[in-house]
Amino acid sequence: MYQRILVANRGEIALRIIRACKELGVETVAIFSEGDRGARYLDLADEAYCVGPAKASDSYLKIANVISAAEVGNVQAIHPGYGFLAENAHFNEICRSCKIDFIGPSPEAMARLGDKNAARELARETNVPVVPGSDGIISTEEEALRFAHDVGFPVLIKAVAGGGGRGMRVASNDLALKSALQQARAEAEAAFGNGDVYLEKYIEHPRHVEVQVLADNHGNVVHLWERDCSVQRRHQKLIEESPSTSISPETRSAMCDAARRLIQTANYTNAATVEFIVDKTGNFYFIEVNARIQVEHPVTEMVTGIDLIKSQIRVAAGERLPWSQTDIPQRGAAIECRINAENPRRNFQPSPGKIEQLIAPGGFGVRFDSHAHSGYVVPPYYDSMIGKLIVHQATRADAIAAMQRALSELHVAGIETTVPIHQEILSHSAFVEGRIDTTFVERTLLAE
Ligand code: MV4
Repeated sequence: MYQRILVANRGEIALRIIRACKELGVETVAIFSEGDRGARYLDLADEAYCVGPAKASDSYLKIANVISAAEVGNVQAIHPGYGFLAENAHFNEICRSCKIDFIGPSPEAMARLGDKNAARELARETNVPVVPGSDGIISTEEEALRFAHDVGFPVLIKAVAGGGGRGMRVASNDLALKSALQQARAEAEAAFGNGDVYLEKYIEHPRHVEVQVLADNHGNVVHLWERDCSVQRRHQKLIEESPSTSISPETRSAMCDAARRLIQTANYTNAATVEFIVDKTGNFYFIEVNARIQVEHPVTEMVTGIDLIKSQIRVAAGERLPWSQTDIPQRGAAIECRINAENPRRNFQPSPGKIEQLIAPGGFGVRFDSHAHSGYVVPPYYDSMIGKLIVHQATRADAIAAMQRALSELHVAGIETTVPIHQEILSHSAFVEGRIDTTFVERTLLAE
């Protein structure tokens, strides 16, 4: 096991990783920007170094600064968390050349799955269902039209380098397709420096279901069941849960096994999430792989009883996964609400500033992962998530009731939060009955 690792992140996930390290007996080196100086979670690390000004591109994203902190701190490994440098294959490679373990997949596996088109090809070769799509990159208008006429409108244009919904365009007829193709190319070129696009049949009102996978360096790969993340707004997830209400037991085993096979075939190690969309009739299609730990990982931890962060660190240090697939249960129901410093009544406008008072909920099956506290000042420079409220109960109905109770206990004074929108969603009949797709929030709630 490592003696000392660097936590290359901030906020709740930095705190989550520091906590896991303490339990493993591993020392931690934290980093912070000027915007996070004095944050209390930093006191829990053994050392903390400033890596630059508040702006992320000048600090948490500055590879030279992060590597310098790792060298000065004399660490054996770096945990990147999510966001920032977590899926940067170049950073991953630099860690390797500095002889520092990157707690995640190899740079090769990361790059292979980071290319959406290559990942699709790999899925196809592994007999993992993919949405009917173009064979690779679309280079001419004629190719695009031919594909659309083959599979039928509507079609979706996606950027090879895209992700998280950026650089996507829907087209419903020839004329729209021609202009959308040009727009998507220009947008992808500007956003990712790569204008390559491909086409897929557009699945309407999809549900978003993803599978957690863990792989060690000895060829063992297991899945840890699914999370349903259909409650989202503009590609920002609001609520995640496990099990999903939108798949049958047969679909669940087929999907989870497909995810496991894909990760195995890719020679991928450490934690991965395999994203699928599910259509109205229960067909599932591979979308992309996230080569990192995800925000919503606690939902999986609650139903499986497995600490994913500790597992990541152990696997990176060369340990074998201690379970076979049949040892991994999906017990009860877990729900997570993301608590953001945003005003849901004002179009989710960020609401940074001083938290005058914070009272965290507790009780049976309630977990609050947060770096915030009374007197904490939410900086305006980063994403607005200040915590995650997670509940775990025997049934989904009990989990909904527990979440409502916990949300009513959570008291955040001084800033606006997403608590009211969560209360609204949890009491909505469509959510209670599990009738939710990715258009639910925009269709039902914000329209009123
Ligand atoms: C799709 C789709 C419908 N049809 N692909 C959005 C983010 C990216 N990961 C994939 N996404 C989608 N791909 C086809 N062929 C609909 C979405 C989509 C979506 C997917 C997951 C979660 C939320 C979403 C919200 C809108 C659209």
